[in-house]
Amino acid sequence: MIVKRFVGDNAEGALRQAKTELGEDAIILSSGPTRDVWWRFWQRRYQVLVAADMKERAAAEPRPRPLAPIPLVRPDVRPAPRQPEAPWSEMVGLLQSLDRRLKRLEDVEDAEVPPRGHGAAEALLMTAGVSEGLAVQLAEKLPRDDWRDPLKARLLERLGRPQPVSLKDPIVLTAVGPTGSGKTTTLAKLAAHFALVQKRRVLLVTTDTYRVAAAEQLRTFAAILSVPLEVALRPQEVEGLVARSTHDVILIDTAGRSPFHELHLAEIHSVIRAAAVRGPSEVLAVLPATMRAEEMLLAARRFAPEGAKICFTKLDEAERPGAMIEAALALGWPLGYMTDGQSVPEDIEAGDPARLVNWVLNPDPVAGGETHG
Ligand SMILES: Nc1nc2c(ncn2[C@@H]2O[C@H](COP(=O)(O)OP(=O)(O)OP(=O)(O)O)[C@@H](O)[C@H]2O)c(=O)[nH]1
Ligand SMILES: [Mg+2]
Repeated sequence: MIVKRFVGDNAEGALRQAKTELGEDAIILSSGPTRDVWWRFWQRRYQVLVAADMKERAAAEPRPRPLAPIPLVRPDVRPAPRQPEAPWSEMVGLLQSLDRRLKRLEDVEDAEVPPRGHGAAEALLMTAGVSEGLAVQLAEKLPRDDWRDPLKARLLERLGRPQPVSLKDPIVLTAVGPTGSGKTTTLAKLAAHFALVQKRRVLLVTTDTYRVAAAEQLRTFAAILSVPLEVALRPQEVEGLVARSTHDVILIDTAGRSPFHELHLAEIHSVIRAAAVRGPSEVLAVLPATMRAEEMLLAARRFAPEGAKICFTKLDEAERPGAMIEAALALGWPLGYMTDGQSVPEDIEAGDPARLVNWVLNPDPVAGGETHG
């Protein structure tokens, strides 16, 4: 496929050139006046951005035979499997998005001064890893000059108030999420905080009996904290433990699973239901900040029920905060906790939207930690 911009004195001229060169089947991706600066409006010309599938055109024309076949790989190297070609409509969509981005860049160049208002806010959000669509939405109608504070306020409002668990009444909290997302470590951090700082009677329960040494990992933490640990082999055992327990806080660990394995997901959902045997119970969707937003969304929706609390982990390993903001806004669930290191119990804090927002506005400091507040 080929993509080319044609410029003429008027729309007809530009289109004629495009058709002569690329044929009648070429697709117009965008058209309009060239984007000259306003004081050159009398020189304004017309441009079209056109894409054409040159394979089809080439097929119609006789092709010269190559003189001798040239091997493209060394004989001992196995050729990589051919990637399926993206469908034509997908390519056109991609090109149109590319063209929109190019136009934005042209706007910046045309203006010959740094972008202001929504343009600058969009650029900042996208640098932070927020998708183009959400960046455009969040930057809409911001003032031209002092846009940073309004953007901050808008983001904070959209992210909502953080909601760590309340210890007013006894609680049951089940951690769910993808493999290695930090469920066990986060529960150990919470157990330490609730037992040692809040002086509550804590019970740890693990249902992760699949991985060798998974229960041992939590048993080690439990022993250090002097907190009892129960191992539940089946969801029914969780129900019995929760029903009988007189502890202030019951923290339930689940096994990391693939979000696509229906049977394993069903087991985790059974644990969540069992945990609610004596009344409302909390679910913590543990999502690593290093994941892409789409992966976080999929995992959260597959593992956790609607309205679960989000716990973003591994902020210290994430380069940008965009995926977390994108996922939190798309889910609309409250931010419960954030963790930023492997140390138990210190590397955990209540969900802090301001930290994420400051990280967007000051992209350089590591993990937004320097700008906390
Ligand atoms: N850098 C960093 N590492 C973390 C954080 N939280 C957990 N980890 C590490 O991530 C790895 C996996 O943590 P676990 O707590 O075992 O994760 P899990 O979700 O229980 O894993 P599975 O039970 O296997 O699904 C360990 O090496 C942890 O030390 C964090 O906030 N930052
Ligand atoms: Mg675990």
